[in-house]
Amino acid sequence: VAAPRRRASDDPVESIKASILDHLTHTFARDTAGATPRDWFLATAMSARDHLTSRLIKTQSAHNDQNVRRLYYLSLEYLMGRLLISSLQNAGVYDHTRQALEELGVDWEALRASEDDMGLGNGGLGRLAACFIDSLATLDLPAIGYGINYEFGLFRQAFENGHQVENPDSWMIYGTPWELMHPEYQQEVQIYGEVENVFDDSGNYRPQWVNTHKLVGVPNDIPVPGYGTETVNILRLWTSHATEPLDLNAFNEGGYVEAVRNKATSETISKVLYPNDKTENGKELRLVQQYFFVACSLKDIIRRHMRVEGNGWHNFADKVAVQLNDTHPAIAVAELLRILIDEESLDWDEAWAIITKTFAYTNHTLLPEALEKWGVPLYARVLPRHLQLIYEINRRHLETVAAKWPGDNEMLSTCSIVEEGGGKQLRMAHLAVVGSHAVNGVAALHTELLKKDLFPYFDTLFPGKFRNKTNGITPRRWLLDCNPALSALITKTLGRPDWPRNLDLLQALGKEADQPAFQQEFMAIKRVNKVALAETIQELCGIEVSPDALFDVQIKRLHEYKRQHLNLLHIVALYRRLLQNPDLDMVPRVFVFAAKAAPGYDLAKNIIRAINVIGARINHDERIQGKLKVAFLPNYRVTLAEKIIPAADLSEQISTAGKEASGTGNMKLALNGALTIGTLDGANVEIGEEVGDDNIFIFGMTVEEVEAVRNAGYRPYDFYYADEELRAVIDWIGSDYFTPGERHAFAPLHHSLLDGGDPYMVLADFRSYSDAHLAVDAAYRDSPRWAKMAIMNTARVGKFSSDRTIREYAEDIWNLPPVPVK
Ligand code: 26Q
Repeated sequence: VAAPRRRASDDPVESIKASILDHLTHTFARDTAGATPRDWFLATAMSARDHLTSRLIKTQSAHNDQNVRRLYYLSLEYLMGRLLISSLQNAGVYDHTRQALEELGVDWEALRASEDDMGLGNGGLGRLAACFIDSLATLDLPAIGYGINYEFGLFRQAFENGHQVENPDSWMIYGTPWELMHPEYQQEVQIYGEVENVFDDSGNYRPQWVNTHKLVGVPNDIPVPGYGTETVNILRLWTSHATEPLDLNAFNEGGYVEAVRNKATSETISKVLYPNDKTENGKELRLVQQYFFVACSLKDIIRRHMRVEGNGWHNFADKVAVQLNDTHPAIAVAELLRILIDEESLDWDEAWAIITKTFAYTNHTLLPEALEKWGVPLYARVLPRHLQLIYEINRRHLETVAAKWPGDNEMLSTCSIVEEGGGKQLRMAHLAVVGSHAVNGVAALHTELLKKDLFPYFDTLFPGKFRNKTNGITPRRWLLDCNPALSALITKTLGRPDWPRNLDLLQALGKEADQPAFQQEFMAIKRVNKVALAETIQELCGIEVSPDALFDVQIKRLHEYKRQHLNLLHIVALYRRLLQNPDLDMVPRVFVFAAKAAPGYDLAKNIIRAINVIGARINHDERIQGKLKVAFLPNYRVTLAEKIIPAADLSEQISTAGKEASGTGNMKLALNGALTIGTLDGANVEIGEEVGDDNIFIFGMTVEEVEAVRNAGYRPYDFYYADEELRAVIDWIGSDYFTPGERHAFAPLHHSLLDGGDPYMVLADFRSYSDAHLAVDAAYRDSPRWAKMAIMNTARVGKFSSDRTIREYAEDIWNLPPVPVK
C-alpha cells in the first residue's frame, strides 16, 4: 500500500523542503542541479531565519508593549562560531531540517562545513559573551547584546615550518545570512575635537565639545533564539560609516583618493578585531573602536527608552541595566555622564545616581599587564570632554577616599583613577569600579583575589559591591550540538529530553557510573568521537594517531601563564624515558594542542614552534613504537573546539595558581567526560568540589604556596639542579638536537625558564605535574575505573551551565525578571 501523500501545509518536513527550495530559487537564483554546498547552506540558513524572525518580532513587541526592564550586555567580543546548528536546534526544527535535506539529497556534512565561523573574539571572554546571550534568551530574559561587526575577526592561523603565520579572516566577504541590516536605526556619534567654554543663555559657564569628527554607526542584528522557548533576543553589532561617503569638492578637483579618504578612515573603525587578549596599551584605533561602539549603543538604548510615553530620566535606571564585559566598554560611564550633564542638563548628583544604578562591571583578569590603561595625552586628543569628566569623577571619588582615610596620601594615589608619575594614565578598572553598583569576578577564587589583591581598599570603601559570579557554558552548544551521540545516551538514560535546560538533571547519571553496560555505552561514544578526531588530525596535520591512545588535550590561547610549556617539558620527559627504556610500560598518548598566539607575542610564538618541531621529531621516531604522538591542530576556533572536546580523555588546566581568572574550556571538557589534570586555579577549584577529589587530578602549588615561594625569592635554578630529569629536559630543549643546523631555535623559551626567572614557576610545579600524570596513567589502565570517573564528571558539572550563571546575575545584579513570550 502506498503511503498517503504528505501535504506541505501540515507536514513540517515538506514545508521546510519547500522553504529551502524556495530560497534556493528566489533568494539565491540557483537550481538544484547547479547548487553548491554553500548555496544549500545559505538556503537552509534563510529557511531557519524565517522561523526565527517571526518569533523575534513577537518577542520584541512583547518587551516593548510591556515596557519591560532590559539588560544590555556591552562587549567588544562575541565568539559565536557557526550559527546554523544552534539556530536550528533553538528554533526547534533541527531534526525536521536534517530530514528535509536528506530527502532533497543534500550532503549535510558539506553543507555545514561551508559556514564560516563568526570569530569576533579572542578567547574566553568573547566565548563567555556568546554563551551568556544564549542563556539570556533561554531564560526568557529581555536582553540585547551590543558589539562591533568586525569585517575581519580573529586571524586565521597556519603553520610554516612550525612557525605561526597569520592570515586575515574574511568571514563576511561574501555576506552572511544571519545579519539583518537596519539603516533606520543608524546613529551619528562624534569624536576628537576640543572643548570650548561658552556662556549659555542664563549666563552660566558651560563646556562645549566642538569641531568634532562625525561618524555613523549602522546596526546589524543577529537573532538570538532561546532553547525550548519562544524568546528571540537580538545581538546588535555596529558597522562604522562616514557621514559623507564622498567629498564631491575633492572629487571634482580630480582627487579621487582624497574624495574617499574620509570614508575609508571612518570605515576602518569596525574593520578588524584586535588579536591581543592582553591590553593593547595606547593604540588609538582601539580606543576609537571602544568609544564608537559605546556611544552608538548608549544612543540606541536611550532612543529605545525615551520613545515610550511617560519614560524619562526619572525611571531610566529602572528600565535599563548595563553590564560591562571587562573594562573595554568602561568609557560608557563617562559617556552617559556627558550626555546627562552636557546634553540633558541634569545636575551632577542626579546624573551620578543614574549612572551607578545602571552599570555593573565584570573583571576577567588579575594579570597586571592586562589591566587597561590609557595615556592622558591620547585621551585629551580623542575624547577631550570625557577626560575632563573623568577628572571630575576622580576628584569627587578621592574626596570619599580622603574622608575614609584622612591624611593618607598613599591611599589617594593607590585608589585614584589617574595613575601619576612617568606619564599620566587612566586606570579603566578604577573608573569601572567607581561607576558601577556591582563588580564581579568570574570564579570564587578569582573574586577573593580581586578583593584581596586587585582592589583591596575598594572593598572597604564600597562594602558589598564585590560579588562572585562563577562562569558557565551553554550546554546547548557544548553538549547537545557538539556531542549528539552522548546527548542521545543521556536523553535515553534520564528518560527525558529537557536536561539541556536543566543541567542538574545530569546528576542522575551518577547512579549508572558503576554499571558495566552503561560504562561501555559511554566509552563507546567517546571512542567514536576519538576516531573522528583522529581523522581530523590526519587531515590537518598528516599525523596518524590511534583512537586507543589516551587523548590528552590542551586547547586555549597561548600564554605563558597557561603554561603550555609545562606540558611540553612533560612530553619531552616522557620521550626521554622511552628512549632510555623502549619497553617502558606506559599508556600510549596523543597530545593534542590547539592555540593561537597574539601576533606580537614572541615568546608565545616560540613555544608554538617548539611544540611543533619537537612534536614532529617525536612523531617520526620509530624507536618509541608510536607510544607518543603530538598533534598541534592549526587555527583553533569554536568549530575546532566542538570537534576536539567530545573526543578528549584528559583536560589540561595547568595555569600557575592565581593567574587564570576562571577558565571555561575546563567546564566544556569535564561536561563531555574528560578528566581534568589541573592546578587549584580559577574554576578548577569549583570543578574539583563538584566532581570530588577521586575524579580529578590536582597537582602543583596553591595560591598561598606560590605567594610564599615568590616572597622567599623564587630561583628556578634550584629546581633545575635538584631534579636530574628536569635538568636533562631543559638542556635538551636548549640544544640544537631538535633543530639541526639551527642553533638557539628555542632560546626565548629556554631563557624564560632559567635566566628569565621563570615568572610562572613552571619548574617549581614540574615534578608534581609529572607525578600527577603517573596517576593518570594508572587510572586509565583500569578501564572501568576510568569510565566511572569520566561519567562522574559529566554527571556532576551541572553547576557550570551558563543558565545558572545568568540566573545569578539576573537575581543578584540586574534585578531582572523573566518575560515569557506566548
Ligand atoms: C584590551 C585592550 C586592547 C586590546 C585587547 C584587549 C583585551 C582583549 C581581550 C584584553 C583581554 C581580553 C580577553 C580576556 C579574556 O579572555 N579573559 C578570560 O576570560 C574568561 C571568561 O571570564 C576567563 O574564563 C579566563 O580565565 C580569562 O583569562
